[in-house]
Amino acid sequence: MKAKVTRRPLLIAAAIITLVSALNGCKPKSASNVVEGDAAQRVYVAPGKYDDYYLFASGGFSGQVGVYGLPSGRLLKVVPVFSVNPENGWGYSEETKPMLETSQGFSPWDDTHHPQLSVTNGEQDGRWLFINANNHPRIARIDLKSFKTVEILELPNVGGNHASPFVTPNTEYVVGATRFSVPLDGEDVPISSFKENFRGTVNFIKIDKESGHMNLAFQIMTPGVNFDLARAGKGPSEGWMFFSCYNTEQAYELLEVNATQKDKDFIMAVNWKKAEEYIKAGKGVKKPAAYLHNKYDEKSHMATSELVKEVLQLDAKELEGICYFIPCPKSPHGADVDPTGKYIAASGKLAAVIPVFSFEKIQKAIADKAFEGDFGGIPVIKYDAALAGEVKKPGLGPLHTEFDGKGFGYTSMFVSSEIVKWNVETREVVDRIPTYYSIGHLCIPGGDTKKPWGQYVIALNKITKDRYLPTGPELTQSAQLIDISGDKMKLLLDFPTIGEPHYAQAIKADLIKEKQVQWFKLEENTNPFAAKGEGQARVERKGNEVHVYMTAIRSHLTPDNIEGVKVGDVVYFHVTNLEQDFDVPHGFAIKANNNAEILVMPGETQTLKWVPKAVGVYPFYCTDFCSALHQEMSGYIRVSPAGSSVALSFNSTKKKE
Ligand SMILES: [Cu+2]
Repeated sequence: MKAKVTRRPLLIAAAIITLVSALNGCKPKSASNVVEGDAAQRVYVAPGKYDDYYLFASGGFSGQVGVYGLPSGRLLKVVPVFSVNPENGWGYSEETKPMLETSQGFSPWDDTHHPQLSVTNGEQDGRWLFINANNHPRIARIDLKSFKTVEILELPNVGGNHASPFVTPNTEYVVGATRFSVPLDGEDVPISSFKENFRGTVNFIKIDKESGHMNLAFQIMTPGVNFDLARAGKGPSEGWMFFSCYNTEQAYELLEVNATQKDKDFIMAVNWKKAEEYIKAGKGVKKPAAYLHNKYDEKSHMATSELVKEVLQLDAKELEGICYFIPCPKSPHGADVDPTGKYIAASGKLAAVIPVFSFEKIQKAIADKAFEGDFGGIPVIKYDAALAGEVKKPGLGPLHTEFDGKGFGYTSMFVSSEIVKWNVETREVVDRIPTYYSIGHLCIPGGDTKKPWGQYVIALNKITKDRYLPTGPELTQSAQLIDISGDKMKLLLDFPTIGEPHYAQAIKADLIKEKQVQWFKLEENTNPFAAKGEGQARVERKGNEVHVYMTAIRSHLTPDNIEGVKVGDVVYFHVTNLEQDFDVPHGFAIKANNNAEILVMPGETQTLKWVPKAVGVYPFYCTDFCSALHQEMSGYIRVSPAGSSVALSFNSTKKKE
């Protein structure tokens, strides 16, 4: 017992010595040394000026997306996606509630990981941002004209939607693969029957070119392994996807030990054009499923939720030429394709090298059948037959690689807490810089595309420790901005983030800022509960439901006096913001509401449900400071006892017209 107690600190001490010596190997002893004299000037964005880039960072366990300006690191917006959001009523208003419905019921909070910007010809186009829900498997699409989540698609036969979402070069598909293999169709089987009954799935979601609408086109069934991440091939490798997978041991308990037995796991290469051919030839099998497809309409400002009951499946084992495994040391995390599409860098998080595979060699190996057997019926290409070369001694714990478009890869090192820059052709390490602390993903604007912007790399860190003023046990999460415009990387800025900045993508601001919706056109509002002028404001009773068609404009709500509501009624406030001007939202809150407030954009209609429980007169008011007479933007609703004879009435709009 005693021996055990003393052994652990020794191991930790040894690990720290390794870590410290690794860090010492790369020069600076403290953070202050690494910040150059002009760093402040280079991140300073003067008052009234705009940042050069938008950074879309996953909120991690917050379930949202944080939008930041770069180089300043200023937070511009939190886009609500998979979690309710009190700032703007997401998931609280009747219009938005269906967006958070799943086949298992309403889900108020999920975990996001990987933002993915849409691309055209392999370059960023600034149209949409996709992001995954990791826990309850879903993919969302955010419209970058309105910064609203407009679509959420659930994925069947997926357990932990981690390897997701990744786009093909023309956003033909958004692709996601399961982290946890699971028995298909929710089958009730013993966990110990993992090898026989558990399968992985790789999901191809077709994206409509014009509308962006998502539809699950097909699902490829694979042996039971854990998929981690992926990237699409481009240029010569267009038509292929590359997934990292671990737990090829097919362990189902104590994964920490049992899923790290083998020296090599796999990169799975998927020929999706081949999969399309099989589908055309009728080789897909339609299977029953039950998953929700939620859409938010930006004209009616309402979400709908549709149950889909079928999924098209392809079996990788039976359909030759769709999938190949490539051995990869050890427990691979990232599988990243360089801008030329010739190379795939794979990072085994427990590996001592970064293997770089050649697409050309992979194709030759397939043609020559240079296989070392199969795994679950899928050919395994010989490691050397696929390998272009290895980056030797890159650091400890390589995770993810992005590219600068100038021939260099930048790989994050979790254990040695640094970014390592290496030459893609020669695989030589040319520079390294420490990160504070324990970097996970990294982001170069456009660094996964054919045309990276290549000016910065952003370190997305897991641990904050001493970098900011302490705020109790829960510290801010944080990212770091590093200049990569010269030969040497230079740390410029630390900035705090909302939730864990798990992964992020950045894009030149010009591709987005000119397209912004400034208000929704009132004449295009198709919400059935809209009141498009004060003359349409009214109160109607339908049984025990009371519908208030309310308008908001500086600085009054219409109607602002309502009587004849009774205990036992359910009141719906349908609030239409009549403003047709930029940056004039109105809010609405009523006393004794145990739901929330709502926030209504100009031209929009949003609905708050209110169930009064006691007799009384309740004030309501605008919550978003809108004008000099914002404090006067209020009203009363009288609630009488159940069975009362007080007639339904509201102060007539005629007075105001
Ligand atoms: Cu107001």
